[in-house]
Amino acid sequence: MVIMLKQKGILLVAMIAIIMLSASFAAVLLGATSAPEEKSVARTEAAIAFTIIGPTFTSNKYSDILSAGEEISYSVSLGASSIYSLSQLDIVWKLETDWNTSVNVTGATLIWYYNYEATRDITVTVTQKTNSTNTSSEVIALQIIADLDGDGLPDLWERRYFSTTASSDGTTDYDGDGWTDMEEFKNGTDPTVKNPKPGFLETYSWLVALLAIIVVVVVLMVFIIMPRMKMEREADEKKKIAAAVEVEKSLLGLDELEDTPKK
Ligand SMILES: [Ca+2]
Ligand SMILES: [Ca+2]
Repeated sequence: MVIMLKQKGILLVAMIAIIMLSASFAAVLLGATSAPEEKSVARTEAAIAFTIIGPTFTSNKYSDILSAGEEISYSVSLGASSIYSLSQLDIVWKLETDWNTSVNVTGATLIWYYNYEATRDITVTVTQKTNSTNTSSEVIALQIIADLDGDGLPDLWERRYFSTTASSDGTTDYDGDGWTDMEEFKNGTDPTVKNPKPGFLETYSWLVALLAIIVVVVVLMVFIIMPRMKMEREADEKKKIAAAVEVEKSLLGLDELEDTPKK
């Protein structure tokens, strides 16, 4: 019984070892990598001007589609016939940020960027400093797209390394190291710095992991489980022989009793 419990314990340990190795093997197969830290790189598109004639806007663009991480610039300008100068006006840009909180930015020009896919509104309000009732607002409706150029690479990642989304797509190899920019993104490597070509271990990591599992199982079988099983068999055989001897002895004892002449 003790031996059987020990054997079960060994089998349990072997099972856990196999499960753990299988999990790491699966991780290798799935190519688990940590996502690269992303940050924005500024890129200014053409400024959009709001014209004030009196504190009233005129504009031909109140909505915009942006690429994630793309820097935008909007400005308020005065029309030729404006009766005001910019210094006579308060200009406030009310923003919805990436985190959906509200921020006010003042000044004639707004420079901003969004990193995450969303729809966001920017409301610009112009007010005459000496007469707060003389005020006017407009809303710019923005749609931010994570991969506006549709090349499979997040635009934020492209800007981080190339400052533009135009120089790269999934098939290009910016640093010419044999890894495509798509592979570098998935691997979390810097696509502007040459990396070593994949070696045997990287190319055949699944095979190495599989062989490691087989070796562990064989070692457990040959050096631990099989000797235990042999010991158990031998112990059983000894018990059987001892029992047979006892039976034989008892039979012999009966014969002797039966052969003894009755007085
Ligand atoms: Ca892209
Ligand atoms: Ca490369």
